[in-house]
Amino acid sequence: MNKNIVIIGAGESGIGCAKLAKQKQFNVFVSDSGVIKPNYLNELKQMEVEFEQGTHHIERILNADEIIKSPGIPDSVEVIQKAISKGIPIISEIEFASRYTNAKHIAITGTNGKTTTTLLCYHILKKAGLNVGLGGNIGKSYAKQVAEENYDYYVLEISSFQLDNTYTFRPHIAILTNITPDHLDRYNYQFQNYIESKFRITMNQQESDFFIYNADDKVIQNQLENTNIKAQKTPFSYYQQVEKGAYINNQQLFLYNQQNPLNPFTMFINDFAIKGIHNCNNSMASAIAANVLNINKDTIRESLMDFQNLEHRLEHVATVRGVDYINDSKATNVNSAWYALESMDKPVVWIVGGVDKGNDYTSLLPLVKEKVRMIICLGLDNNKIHSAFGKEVDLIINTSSALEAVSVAKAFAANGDVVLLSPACASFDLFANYEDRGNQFKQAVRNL
Ligand code: UMA
Repeated sequence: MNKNIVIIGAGESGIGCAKLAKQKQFNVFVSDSGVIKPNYLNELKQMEVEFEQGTHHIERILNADEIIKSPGIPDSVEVIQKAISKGIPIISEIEFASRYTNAKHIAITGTNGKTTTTLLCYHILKKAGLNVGLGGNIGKSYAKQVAEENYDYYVLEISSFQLDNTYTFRPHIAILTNITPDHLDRYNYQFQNYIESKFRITMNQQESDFFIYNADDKVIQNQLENTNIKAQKTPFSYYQQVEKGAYINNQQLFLYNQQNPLNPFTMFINDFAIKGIHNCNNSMASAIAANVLNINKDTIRESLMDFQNLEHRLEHVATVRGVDYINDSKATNVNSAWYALESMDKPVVWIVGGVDKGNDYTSLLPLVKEKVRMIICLGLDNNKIHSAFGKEVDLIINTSSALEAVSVAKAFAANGDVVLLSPACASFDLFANYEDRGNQFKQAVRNL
């Protein structure tokens, strides 16, 4: 008899899984407790897959031989708790789809930088002429591509939520960019649980695989001391010379050359398309991955030089009456906002706030004290921001739309200031997502 697969959540991840599961001739049932978006609804109908919306029918779901859970759904919801008690295997899209492809995987995780690193790796592989797909947390279902395409390589951005329900997924190259507290609401407010989730990316790797990691990150270093890694460890570092990976010395990248270790590949970091310490790290991680795949050094060099960075990531929107407006809406956690503030070299009018995910703002205090002239809160509940920064910053104003935030910024910013939207929070209280927040901000700036 065919296996009963139940897919919980009918978003990007669930619909991709439904397509692949149907293709593999399983009995598929998709259940979504909310309203399914019209485009996904159409796909379900076209595939002739059974589904429900507005509820989770517990009895029917508990009939499953295996459940594929969408990453945004926490384990704490009733239906998942019941499935766990009944002992039904619960897997993620990544686990499921990786069973049906022999492609080589380059999987990228980390608290910050993973999207940039994913796009940069993909850019290099594409430029090298490889048959490569791009997917995962970046917004494109990996399962859907496994069903519809025939790629030799996948570059996947992988969130901790997606790693949580993987058991056999084995990337040939795993990249861990950094780990700082994030999403703690999903991890019982225990940072260690989140760290362990991130390290799942390497748990099935073998000696012929590669684990590329940030050697400057103390959290990663600590965890490495207590973890048995089978893959070849390939570090990168901005501050110190490391073996077999990549590092920066005198503003120059040194990349290990397996053919001739005495003659490393070098390149001036000024030539990198993306700037700043964190982007040097992203560039190094991607260069190592390309190197491991034996991609030609000229291709690596050219790709690092002509890469186009992301929208909503330290994106310069406009300069209006001597004030720079920067959209960093993608900074949805404290660490990301830290990088943004750190890279500012003018007095900052800082727009911050949204849905707090258990944020601890302490690490931002020195930077805020040094650089921030005023704070504009953009969120429904701004109490935590007031109490965190009230002593450092004299002026903190609440706003509840991008338009209002930008007009307050315009009123208070002086010639030579920078207005930085770098919220350190998720966007769901006032916006559909971070892109929506960034777009509304940009629109408001352009109307000034
Ligand atoms: N739902 C239920 N039951 C519940 C709760 C939700 O059925 O109890 C339903 C919702 O009604 C909705 C569906 O589940 O229709 C949504 O599932 P989802 O939240 O997993 O979203 P997807 O559209 O499937 O997108 C997911 C990732 N989303 C999250 O992890 C929250 C996308 O990452 C990813 O691109 C996509 O899979 C494809 O892999 C987004 C994200 O915000 C960009 N990621 C977080 C981040 O980057 O910080 C982790």
